Amino acid sequence: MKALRFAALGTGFWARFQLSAWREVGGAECVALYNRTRSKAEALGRELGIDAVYDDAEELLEKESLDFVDIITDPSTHERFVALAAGRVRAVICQKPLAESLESAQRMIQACRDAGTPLFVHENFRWQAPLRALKSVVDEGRLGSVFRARIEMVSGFDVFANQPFLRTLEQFVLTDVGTHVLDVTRFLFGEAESLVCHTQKVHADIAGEDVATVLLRTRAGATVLVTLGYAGTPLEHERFPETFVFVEGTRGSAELGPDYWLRTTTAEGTLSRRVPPPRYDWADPRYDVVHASGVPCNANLLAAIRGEGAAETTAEDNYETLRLVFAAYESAKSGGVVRISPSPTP
Ligand code: 89V
Repeated sequence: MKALRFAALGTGFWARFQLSAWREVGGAECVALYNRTRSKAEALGRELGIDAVYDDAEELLEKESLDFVDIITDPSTHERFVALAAGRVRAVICQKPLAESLESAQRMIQACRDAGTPLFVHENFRWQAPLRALKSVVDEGRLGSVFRARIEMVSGFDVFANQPFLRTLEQFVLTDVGTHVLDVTRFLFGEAESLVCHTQKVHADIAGEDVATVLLRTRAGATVLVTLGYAGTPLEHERFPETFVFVEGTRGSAELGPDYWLRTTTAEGTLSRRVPPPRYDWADPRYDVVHASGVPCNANLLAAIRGEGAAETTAEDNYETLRLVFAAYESAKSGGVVRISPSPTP
């Protein structure tokens, strides 16, 4: 089958891994790169053997014949690039977080809908091998009905070293890793009906919050506690960027713990197995589980673009995750519980 042609907009830290993940999937070829700093696009182009590089995204879209674009720039530019690409390609993929506000996300969704261009979000955390395995345990019903869970993504790892712009975000941990983890919450336990959130800033030299604690009630009646932290605090068991989950059901419990150990406990006893992510030689070992999850994420989006399957992370679906992120900020500000009404899909 002929490979689809795409361009990557943005050649920063994540682009190299995302493009390597595309190569791993096959069936899609990156034929052009854009970056506002041309030399950065040229450097990645040399490394990956991509000759067509641009510092003007409009020019790229005019000159190149593309099936889709993959937007891997920082969130403040997403709306502009989505609007630019809508109607000019068969599909648009945008990095998470899709937008800096719900209104901006709505405009992006509407622009793509008006243009007849599907908009997908590159939301990869839910594609992590250990989280998929945990999802199977929850869905198989061995735990009975889930009444409580906690999900933890707390690390002292210096995320600012590779992504310095994170220091400047007025809304940091909830929009960055919080988007991922709240998406995982929906993926595992369904939609929320209310939440309450506390945020804190521990680093003195960053703009936004680096600690957030979100307590959700799902529509199915479960209580889910989400703890997020990039405070830089040294931890005995530092496992960046692993997500830990503990689930309690009426017939059993499950725990996804350090080093990808998944333990399922029922009346029969505890079954322990390790579900490590695949190791790719192009992945940065410090980010293994995250980088590896880009492969099934891209494969799922590619199948949707080809009309061979449904994408999990459409923009409409991801809008529900963004509603949780912004409801969490609203709660942190007001100190109150925020109700999440059933989806008023934009
Ligand atoms: O995937 C991400 O959102 C990254 C990190 C894992 C460091 O939070 O920014």
